Amino acid sequence: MSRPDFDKAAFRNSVIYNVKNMFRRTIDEATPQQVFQAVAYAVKDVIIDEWIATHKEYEKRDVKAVYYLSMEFLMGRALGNNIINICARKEIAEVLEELGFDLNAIEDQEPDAALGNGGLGRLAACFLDSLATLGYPAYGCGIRYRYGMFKQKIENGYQVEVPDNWLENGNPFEIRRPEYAVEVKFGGYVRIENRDGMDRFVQEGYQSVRAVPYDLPVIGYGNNMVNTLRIWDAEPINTFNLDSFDRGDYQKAVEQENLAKTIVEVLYPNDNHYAGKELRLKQQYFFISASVQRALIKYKELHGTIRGFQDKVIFQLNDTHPTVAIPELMRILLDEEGMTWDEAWDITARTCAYTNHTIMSEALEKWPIDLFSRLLPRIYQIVEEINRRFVNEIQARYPGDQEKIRKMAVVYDGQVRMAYMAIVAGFSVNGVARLHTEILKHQELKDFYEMMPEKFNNKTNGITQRRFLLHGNPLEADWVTSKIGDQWITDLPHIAELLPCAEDKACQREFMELKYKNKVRLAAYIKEHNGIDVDPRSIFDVQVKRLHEYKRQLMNILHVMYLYNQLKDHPDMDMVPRTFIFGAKAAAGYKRAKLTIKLINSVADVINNDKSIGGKLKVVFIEDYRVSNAEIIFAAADVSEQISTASKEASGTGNMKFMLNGALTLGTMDGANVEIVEEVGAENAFIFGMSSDEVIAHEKNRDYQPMDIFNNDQEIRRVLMQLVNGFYAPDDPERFRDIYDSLLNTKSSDRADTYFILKDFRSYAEAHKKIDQAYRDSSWWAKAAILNIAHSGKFTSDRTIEEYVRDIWHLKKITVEV
Ligand code: 26W
Repeated sequence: MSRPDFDKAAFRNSVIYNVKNMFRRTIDEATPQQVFQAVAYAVKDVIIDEWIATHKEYEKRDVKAVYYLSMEFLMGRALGNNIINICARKEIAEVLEELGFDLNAIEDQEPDAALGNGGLGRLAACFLDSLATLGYPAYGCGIRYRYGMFKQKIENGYQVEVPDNWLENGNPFEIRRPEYAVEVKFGGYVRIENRDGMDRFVQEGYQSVRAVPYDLPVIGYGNNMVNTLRIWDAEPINTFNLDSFDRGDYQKAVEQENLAKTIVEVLYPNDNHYAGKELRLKQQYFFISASVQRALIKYKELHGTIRGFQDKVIFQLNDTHPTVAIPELMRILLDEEGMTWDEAWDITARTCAYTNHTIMSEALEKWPIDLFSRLLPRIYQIVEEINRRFVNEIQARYPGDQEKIRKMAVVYDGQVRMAYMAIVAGFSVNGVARLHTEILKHQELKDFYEMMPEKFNNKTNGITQRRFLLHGNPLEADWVTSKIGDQWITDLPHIAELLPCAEDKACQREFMELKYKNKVRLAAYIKEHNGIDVDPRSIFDVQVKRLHEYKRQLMNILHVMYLYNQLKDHPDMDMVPRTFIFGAKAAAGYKRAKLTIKLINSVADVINNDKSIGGKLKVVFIEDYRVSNAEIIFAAADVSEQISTASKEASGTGNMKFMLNGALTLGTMDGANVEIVEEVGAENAFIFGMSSDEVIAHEKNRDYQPMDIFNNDQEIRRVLMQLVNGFYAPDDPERFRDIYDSLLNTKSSDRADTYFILKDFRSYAEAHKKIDQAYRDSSWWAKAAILNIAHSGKFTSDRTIEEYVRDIWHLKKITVEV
């Protein structure tokens, strides 16, 4: 699609003017970074009227809107995506070319907005894209972290974390909105005041910060719609805004200044692991209080009352991290609006809905009462009251059943259990893939499902094809469009029209050709960033995602070690050359994950430098995996490794991006893999390993003995011995002892091989063998790849959003005329 009214001459002038005005330079003197800035401002100019018009339309129609509350929005780069969504890529590329610049190179000047860890944050970003494209009123609400996800350097094979100073050159798309600043209060104590015969609760002796919003445009594809992602910055409260009581309190002013500075300083780089840090709870309350306050102020400005709020606002809680929205909304309705508990609860319970993204028990947020009540004294009182009433309900439903209270209470054993609060107060609880939701209903949240089944529903995740095909893989995008037209851009199921192509030899060759070019592009990236030569004719076998034991990168590298042993024993072994590509950040404090990165790099060093294996095996660890290089990686993949222990990966979304880019899945029956296989057919994927039921049964029975496998399987034994005999660590043979122990010993309190790596190893190796065989028949392979693309329609986030709207949010579409 092309933008009908795009004025190339005006755009060109705008770029030239911006360079002059911002940098006092002519365009031919400008650095690429300066050109990037100038182009970004020029794009902002193009959409600014639409951004204003969108919000005028919200007001005119008095729309219901969703507030997507999330600690993380992993947006990646904005410029390329914005240019795609205003449908002016061709035109802008031409303008830049006339000026002597390459649009791709200019895009590379932009730092990723890495305000997220992984799946949860990227899902939020895909949802914003779909909401705007589908025409739904929505706000993303989050935190403007000063430093986003750390940049990863690999030094001597080890991960080193470097601060991500993403705002160094400013952010051209953001707009600071000081007129919407609000105050957020921490600590102090609660005093009860009797006003007109009513008890009022007043927080005193607190510290506070000023929450100042920055707005980012979220541009719909080709529809004039521009929604808003609002991220909050913290500034110190003006000293003369202090209570008269506190005025002149120098110490307090300094403390408040520090609080403001530290609160938004950095994104916690933990994925799926709860650390219980007080500052994290401060971050949560900070952005939630600010977002909820603004939503209420806005509603009251428009309606003159708070009545009816529940008909116009939905707060969608992206995991438990924003759950303080529940008691915060209650607090404002009770203490500031003077409502009764029942009135306030009615509104809260109709506006809040919760999405669960993980069943990993170590990820569950449970705040110690003393920490929680010290930081949020009034909020804690409300949590206690929510708990008291809920416990009464449990008792009414299950008289005398103490066990139910132990299992379900919101406050128990000195802790506030955030997930339980979200379930009790929310009107909807959803999982993110069918299998995940079933496990929630029948295992993890069984008691809640039994008590309130009507709340539970599934919303299988999705991804935006605008970023992950149209932007990330222009060769495939153009090819698909040349076959079936461009309807797929806003209607992904239409991509099924490609089906006849799968059988067509010419189509198959074209596909293999474009895949090859994408592999050449990735090979060049790897050469530039890693200095490693890889053969684009080899199978690109890729696992990119956060590093976590349950995702089993370790199983992947152990299998590479096993293959290498085979090659050493049989140098003329017939195998299709394979390049194993990894990309993963490990949480900074996750020792074993970091050691796994070192292992991957150590194996890579040995294998890549061994001339005797004739280049049949290569191992590459791509530094600093992030949204921008992910787009290049997906486009070039032949094999997509989705190998989590069944039942552990809630959904996965990388699996969908690979599928859309024509990679074949090598995976377990976990998360959304189940639905991917259902769509594409098991014959077009490589499925292996235990089922989730089998895994869960072993966990229950505690009957898995990895040592038996070690004792009976000589090849596995040999690989494991290489972890402790210095084969990959001649300078320090003990280096990988912890990994070896994790698989075999129960020195720690954990079971050995918690994630069943040895148990699934043989069936994993078999699946790899099948891949080797299958790739030899390039017609078969191309057909399977095209079938993957053609059957990816279900996995657009447009479908996911339509389901949220239909079942949970009940929003109405709007259109924006300009
Ligand atoms: C409190 C520490 C913490 C931090 C992040 C706990 C949990 C998280 C996230 C919920 C982890 C996460 O990103 N989960 C992923 O969510 C994706 C989107 O739904 C799923 O596709 C992934 O399977 C799931 O791991």
